[in-house]
Amino acid sequence: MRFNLSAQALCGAICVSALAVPSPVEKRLQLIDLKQFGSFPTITPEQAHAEAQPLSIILGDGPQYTGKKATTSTTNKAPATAQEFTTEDAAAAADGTCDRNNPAVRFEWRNYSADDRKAFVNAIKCLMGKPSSGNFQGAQNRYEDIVSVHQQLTPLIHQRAVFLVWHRYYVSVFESIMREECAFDRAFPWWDETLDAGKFAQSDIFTDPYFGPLPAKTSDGQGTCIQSGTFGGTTLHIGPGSAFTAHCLARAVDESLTGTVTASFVSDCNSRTSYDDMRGCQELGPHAYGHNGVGAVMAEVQASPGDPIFFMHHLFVDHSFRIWQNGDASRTQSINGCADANNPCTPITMDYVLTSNGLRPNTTVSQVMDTLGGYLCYRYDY
Ligand SMILES: [Cu+2]
Repeated sequence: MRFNLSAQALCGAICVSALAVPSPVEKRLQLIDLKQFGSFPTITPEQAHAEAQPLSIILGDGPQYTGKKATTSTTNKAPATAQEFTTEDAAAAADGTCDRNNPAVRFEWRNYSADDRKAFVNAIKCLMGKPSSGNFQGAQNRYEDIVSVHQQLTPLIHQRAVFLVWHRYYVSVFESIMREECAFDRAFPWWDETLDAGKFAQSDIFTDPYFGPLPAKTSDGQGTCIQSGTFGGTTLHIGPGSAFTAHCLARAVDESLTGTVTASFVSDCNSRTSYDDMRGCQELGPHAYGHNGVGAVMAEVQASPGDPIFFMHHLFVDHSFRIWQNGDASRTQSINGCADANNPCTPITMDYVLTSNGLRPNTTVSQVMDTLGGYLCYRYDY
């Protein structure tokens, strides 16, 4: 809200409320055309549900799926509260070992205290206030270094086998940077989107003290710049797409899309016994609908991490992945699918290298397949 200082002085207290009403020009500036953001490709929940017609056929590749529905279970009992965990727990994997009986725990937003929530968003805000390393094109602050890596790697990390493992690694890189550069020392949260399906905007995750509001897509198809809350007034410099164009942090919720992010959609995808079938279903299913449902910056594949809710969303996606892995011990020990887009493609292996373009050291698929393997050391509270 800008207004002429001398006019304000002349006007005095009587005029303050009139001046606080945004002018039509300011109102227009708060909206942003959604066309520039595009959207993530999707499959329908019905396609995911059609086990008789496996996803590999829908997508036109891979062997026919004939497996039976896998059971899902969590292997660990959740502790009562986040407060039982200390910095040491959170950093349990720092030395490359993991006490499987005492890993860090990621707490669902509802089980995560108000104090931890504030500390979490403030640590993200802290990254936005730190200078860029200068190693990433277009990045204007440390947070945007992280966004840039996703933008640059987009063709290599989506719609192929590495999607889930690379994004697991990426979230861990984000966590590591928050801890080391902004002194974040709490347990990590995750967001069970299935509990908010169809009503994302009503979740208190989207309120001023946390990630800020989630305005609806306007009737003429525009997004709204976020003006209030922790990230109000944020200008992004990475994206849209492969561009580097200053634009606002905008959202444009479509609850008909968030309404598909249900527990049954997730479990239909997790019923696939083949990793890559499950991966494709999750990627084009609940993952894509969460992105498109929040809309605007989040709906744009390359630079979607510009909206910090990206990380809560990918913590949800990683949770679904871990739940699938809990269905069979072999699922932390092997991977299948394509490592590239060649035809025929190169099969991915456990030695496939994961990179964050120097944000943190490279690692391999085998290091991140097990969240309790030592390179990583965490589980989810349920
Ligand atoms: Cu991504």
